[in-house]
Amino acid sequence: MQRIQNDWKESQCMIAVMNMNGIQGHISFVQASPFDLTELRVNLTNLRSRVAGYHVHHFPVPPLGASESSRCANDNLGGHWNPFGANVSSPTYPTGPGSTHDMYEIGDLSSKHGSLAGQNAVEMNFTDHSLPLFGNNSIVGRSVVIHLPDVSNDAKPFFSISSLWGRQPCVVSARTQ
Ligand SMILES: [Cu+2]
Repeated sequence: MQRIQNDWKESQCMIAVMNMNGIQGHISFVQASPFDLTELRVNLTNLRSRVAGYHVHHFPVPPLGASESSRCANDNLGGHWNPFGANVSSPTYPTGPGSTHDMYEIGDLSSKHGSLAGQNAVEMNFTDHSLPLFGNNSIVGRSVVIHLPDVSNDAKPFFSISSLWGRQPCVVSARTQ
């Protein structure tokens, strides 16, 4: 781990620490200023080929004390963070990476950057043009969800969740130059 350089002092950083159902690791987000791109780092182990999509959802994880099932319910976390109203039902909505990021829901990380399906451990870095950590459309205060694969068209069970809360130190493993 290396502390971020001085010119990143005003960076906004959020780390989702994933520690549920055996999954260990973190998904971190760093944006140097409202005018910069966001760096997304996905570092996860023990996925056991059991998961697929991952997203930023609208609301944070309910506090401890709520039952596990209610903490993970879609009613509590809401849908994908999508302040611009991208229409996932549209035939033009991209099904995988390769389109410009404004075509996707802000929170649809796996469509933008690729699914976790079939993986056990991942260490991936992405640059995202539409994943703000500043302003009204920010992902700060929301949640990250890793899903089991689609078992039906309308059911995507949650497998691991974490809030994107609080003041966090701008510490990342390495900066991509
Ligand atoms: Cu989701």
